[in-house]
Amino acid sequence: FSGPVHLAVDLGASSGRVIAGGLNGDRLELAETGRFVNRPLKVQDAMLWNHLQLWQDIQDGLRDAALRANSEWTGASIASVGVDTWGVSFGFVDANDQIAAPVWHYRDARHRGMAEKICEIVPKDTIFAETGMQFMDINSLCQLIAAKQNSDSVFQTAESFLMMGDLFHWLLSGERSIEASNASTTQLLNPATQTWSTKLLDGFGLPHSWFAEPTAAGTTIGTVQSSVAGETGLHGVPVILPATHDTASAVLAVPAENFAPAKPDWCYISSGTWSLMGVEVPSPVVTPLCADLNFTNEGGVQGSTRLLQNIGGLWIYQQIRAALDRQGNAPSWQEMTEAAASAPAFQLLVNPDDPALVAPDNMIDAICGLAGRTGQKVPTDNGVLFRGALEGLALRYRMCLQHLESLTDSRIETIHIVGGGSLNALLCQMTADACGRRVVAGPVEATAIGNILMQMIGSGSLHSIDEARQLVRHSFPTQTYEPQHTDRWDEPAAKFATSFE
Ligand code: LFR
Repeated sequence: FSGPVHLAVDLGASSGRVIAGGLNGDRLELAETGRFVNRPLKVQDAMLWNHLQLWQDIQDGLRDAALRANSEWTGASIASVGVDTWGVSFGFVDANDQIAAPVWHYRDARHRGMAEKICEIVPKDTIFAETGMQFMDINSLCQLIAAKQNSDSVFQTAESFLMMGDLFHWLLSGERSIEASNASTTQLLNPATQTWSTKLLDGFGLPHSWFAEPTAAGTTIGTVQSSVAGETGLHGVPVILPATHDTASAVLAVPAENFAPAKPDWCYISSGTWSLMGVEVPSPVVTPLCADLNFTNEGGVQGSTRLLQNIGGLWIYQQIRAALDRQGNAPSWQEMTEAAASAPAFQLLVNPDDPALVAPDNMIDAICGLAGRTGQKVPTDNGVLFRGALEGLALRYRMCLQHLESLTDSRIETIHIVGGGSLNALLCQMTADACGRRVVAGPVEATAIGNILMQMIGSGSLHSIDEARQLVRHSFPTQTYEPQHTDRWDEPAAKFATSFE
């Protein structure tokens, strides 16, 4: 690099990374300066964030970046830092300016079933009208009510509610802020006004004082505080809020031509452990149809809305491999995809959102159980199993595409797949075929790129979302997949639709 370098801390489902990004000539380039495990901590029956370990690992990665800026990257200087991570997770800071531990992990079992239970406290229609959010057990609101019903001690000691990106920003800068994109995943924020719903805070008995007004991505909240600068070498470096919700950052890095069109002609799939499929629109779509289809209106960059749905993603594929690994028999990703490609089509229909697949002890047993329960032949061949998992995703995408088109009354021409799943050529081709639309795959590092782009916008080196996306198109290759034989997917799609009834 030469010139300003921005540091993105990206905490993902199984690993965290520190990634430096800056211009090399007229292209954006990335360099990883830290990679560490992000594994939930089991304490007795609770599944918790290991946030203190992560804080240590983040500082190590930042220190490495500062060292490289002083040695290897001649002419470069660290211009800013920002953190993103998944939605819904939060922590608290207490009146003594300390973390009110523990910090719960959203996959903890105590939130299960909460999406229904919260509607016994405040009616479902009111919650939806106030937030435009899909109902999921993992939403922060559900986690908060589980904590409240459990009389967690944080309810006595907490002073500020912070989403996890915000918590790390506070550790970095000493400033408490709540960035808007991740705040929108709490199910407590009004998407039209971008303010906390007082009706819901009152209805659920949550103290207003916990919730600071959300701050827009791109805002500089402070600089790295001196104790942290001493550890990392980041003296006086600004902390600039990226879109702290990883999906919001990933969507910013989609190489699309038009920002937040009212009639979207493109959609995205942010494809990793989850598949987040949706459109970027100028304003929230809080309609009865949206509630029926259980879509969500999350906050995007610069006032846009991410109208999307959570789909059970590559999680199933990853967990099939984990089950084989436990038998001492793990294939490589490439072997899995080759076996899937050569297996016969449509032998096994797997709905990736089947509740039995959310957190089974053994994913292969769970899928075999699902096959038996739905009157299908129980797979005996691994290739059939792998293929079924991928076809299930493609079929689910097809259904989601139709719903997105009806929600926005538009015709989507292009599906952008970003994130790790963009590297799975078989899944990309299946998606194009099942949906009957062109798929443009890449960039794979969308979340880190989006984080860096927002810091560049915040620091003034990029001036708009359009300019940022132009830089993405110019800097990172994409792969296009044209649809073929879409009619072959009609019958499985009809069968798949009945599995949702
Ligand atoms: C993806 C993601 C999704 C969110 C899920 C849980 O990493 O952030 O957008 O619904 O994780 O937070």
